[in-house]
Amino acid sequence: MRKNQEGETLKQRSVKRVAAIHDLSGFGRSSLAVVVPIISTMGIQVCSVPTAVLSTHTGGFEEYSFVDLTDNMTHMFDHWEKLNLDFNCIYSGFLGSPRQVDIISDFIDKFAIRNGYTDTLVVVDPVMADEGELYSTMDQEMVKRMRDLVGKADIITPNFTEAAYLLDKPYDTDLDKDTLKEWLYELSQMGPEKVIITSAPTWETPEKTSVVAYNQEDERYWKVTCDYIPAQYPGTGDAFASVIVGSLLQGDNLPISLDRGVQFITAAIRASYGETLPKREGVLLEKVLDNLKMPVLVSSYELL
Ligand code: PXL
Repeated sequence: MRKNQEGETLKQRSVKRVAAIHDLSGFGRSSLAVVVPIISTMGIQVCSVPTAVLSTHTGGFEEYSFVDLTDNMTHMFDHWEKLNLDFNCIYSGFLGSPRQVDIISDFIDKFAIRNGYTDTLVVVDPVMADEGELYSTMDQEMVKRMRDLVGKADIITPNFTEAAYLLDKPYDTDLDKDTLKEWLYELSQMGPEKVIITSAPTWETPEKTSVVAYNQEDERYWKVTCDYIPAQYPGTGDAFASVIVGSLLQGDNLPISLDRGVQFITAAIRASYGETLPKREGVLLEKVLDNLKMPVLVSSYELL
């Protein structure tokens, strides 16, 4: 087993370590502004790799500033390689340019330790779109390249729109349960062992939304129903995926981690909905972060 400079292995490390590759948006509670507090609160070290720096996220703000950090990412990874760092998890989200896919793929090839027992978990959240539309900085080239990155992941967490883009299928919220299961399966055939789709339509209760998942390992499909539509609050996808990362690294299984993610987002939306804040500011994360210290008390996952 490869040992790092401190002589520890991934398994022995008392505080696990995640390389978090996302943008830093100054205002609006998305990306690193939610990834860092959530994963840290769950007792895991976050090592940030900013893909871009923006004044705000792009959901509901105009004339935002945007600095692409593609070249800086290479410098950061080169330095980390010299330091012989290793990570329990590599977790990517919003990218600043399609070329970042090559840089991250290379980083995964060099840094993801694969020895069958304490593997580095590679999580790709293919942040590109929501509610049927690409975000303003995204284009078809990014969609194409994101398919390549998904192929390197153990777990992916697209929302329903991103799943449609990855599969090149029309965005149709009227689809039935069997078609949704086919989508999950087809995404897993692109490489990842576990596929989680958020903001998925629910056929029995159209006013609700759901998180659905497939695990290639045991060939089981899962579903957790949500009361609120998270897409209206930017950054909830980043928050959800971050809870999944923290939960899996803490040793939870897939359906329990789905429960924890949904329960956290539901609490965050409830904390925000009770006030009259603009939705573009995101959910009041600060009020509910401590919920992450608790295990799941009432579980609601079901087989799909
Ligand atoms: O929450 C996803 C996200 C991440 N980063 C930036 C965004 C968005 C969604 O709008 O604009 C910059």
